Amino acid sequence: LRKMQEVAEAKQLVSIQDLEDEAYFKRTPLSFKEFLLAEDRTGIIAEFKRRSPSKGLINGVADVAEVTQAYNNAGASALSVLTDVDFFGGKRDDLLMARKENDIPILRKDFIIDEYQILEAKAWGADIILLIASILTPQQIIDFGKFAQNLGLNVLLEVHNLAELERSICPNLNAIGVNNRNLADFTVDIQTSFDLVNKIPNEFLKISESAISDPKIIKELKIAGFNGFLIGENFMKTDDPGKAIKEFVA
Ligand code: IGP
Repeated sequence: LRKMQEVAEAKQLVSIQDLEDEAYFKRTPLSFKEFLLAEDRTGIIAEFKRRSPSKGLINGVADVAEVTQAYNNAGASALSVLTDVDFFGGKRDDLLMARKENDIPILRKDFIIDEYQILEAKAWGADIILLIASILTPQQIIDFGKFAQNLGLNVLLEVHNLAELERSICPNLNAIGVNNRNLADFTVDIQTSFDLVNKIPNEFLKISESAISDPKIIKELKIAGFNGFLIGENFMKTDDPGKAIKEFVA
């Protein structure tokens, strides 16, 4: 509901025509797959996140340009940038700055409930959008997936359990992410990823999301079949997220 109001307000301020007139709107998005599977990249999708509803303030001082460049230099396959204002302290300008400074794919991390937000993602220079199964109907996932892919964007579907996966899976997706964090009560369990990996058809890239705090877990997730690893807090909670990812991948 809060998100619906936010989108309604944005629509009043910036028309679809305005979004389509942005320079980045004409840009061809980078291939998520190419960067995830690249030999010289780590498979890590490194997230810039100031705060979260579960942890409160995570990092109030980190500079988005500095941190995303350090993530990139450490071999991140992609960046994830929160643009949700109320819950995550994110903003459009973070995404714009990350885009300006980096030539690897960027995920617009937000709660997408309207096509307008997909147009924003394109206009702001994102390459990937997130569709969260627990807040969308199967029809919305099909429609938003098609809409995004028609704009050249990559689509990451996030699920948390088998029921969500089974009801949401459709051809208009590039990657499926298993969120180890339950968005309803914020509990985390990495076992969620191991339980679901073999239920995801191999035509999709497989991503494990949240609560990854140890390189050893990445090794196990890789063996289990995951191609990508979305990590935020473990880096952002330190004084120097760029240094944290370097040590993590060393
Ligand atoms: C990152 P973590 O535990 O490494 O900070 O998690 C990412 O998975 C998490 O931020 C996330 C998220 C989301 C945030 C996953 N799905 C949906 C907002 C909305």
